[in-house]
Amino acid sequence: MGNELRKYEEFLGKGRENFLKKVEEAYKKFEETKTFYFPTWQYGEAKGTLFKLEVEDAPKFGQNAFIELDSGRTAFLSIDMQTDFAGTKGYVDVMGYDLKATAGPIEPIKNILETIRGTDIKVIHTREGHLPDLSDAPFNKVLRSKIIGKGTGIGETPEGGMGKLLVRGEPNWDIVDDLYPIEGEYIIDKAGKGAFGMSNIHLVLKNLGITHLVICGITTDVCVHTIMREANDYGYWCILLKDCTGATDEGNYKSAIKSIKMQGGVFGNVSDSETFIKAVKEAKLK
Ligand code: C5J
Repeated sequence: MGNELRKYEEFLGKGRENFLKKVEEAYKKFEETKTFYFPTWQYGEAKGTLFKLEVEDAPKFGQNAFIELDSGRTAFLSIDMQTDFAGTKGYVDVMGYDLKATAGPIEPIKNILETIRGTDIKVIHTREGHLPDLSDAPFNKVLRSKIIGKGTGIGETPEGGMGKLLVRGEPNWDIVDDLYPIEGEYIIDKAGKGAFGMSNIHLVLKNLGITHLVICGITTDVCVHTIMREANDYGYWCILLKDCTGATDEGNYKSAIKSIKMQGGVFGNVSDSETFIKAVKEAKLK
């Protein structure tokens, strides 16, 4: 039995050697070209068009690099662009935060949607919200929201508001008109800040064959960061577009962007809408 175990461990060692050989090859190519090439050895040949996107402060602050994406395996993920986070009398407004920062990303995201709609890049929208009976809403989350909202929290309608805060089906819970999904796009409803433990997003991404996520949405330090961290842990290549995201606090926004870039890209990489749009247009995606 002991010998058999040791033999099996030899096989494990082979797997590691093969894997590290691929890492070594990609490392050498990166050193020569500053490009993270699309790993066809892992995902197979491109389904769409391969194109490169420049990312900032990678692998170190002050240096730029490129990521090669397969348009057919890329999803543009628009996180929680809902009235509750970006509009008057929504959840964030009721808590007393300035809406400028959370509504700011609407315009650049709109520009991106105009560019990628009609290409083979998939568009996925998420919405944070709870069931009308609040059976999926944690008690502490609802209580804290009522305290910070001066008596009006999740599940309640603020004075002059459109509907119950963060409740599925209410007008304030839905995606803002400017970014409203169109036919052929995907919507993920999630009951929490994250999506991988709180929705079926991982199944959807796997079914679509997605390997790379171009991420935008609100808020940077909460849902966007939580989802980016989850996706990164599952091995998705994540790129956050920094002008397409906003937080309720400027310091948190800056720290959230900076923390992605640490350790050579601990949660992925950062780019911006202009660079992404230019890359998509130059690639002449179908
Ligand atoms: C928050 C979110 N900030 N979508 N939700 O509560 O980031």
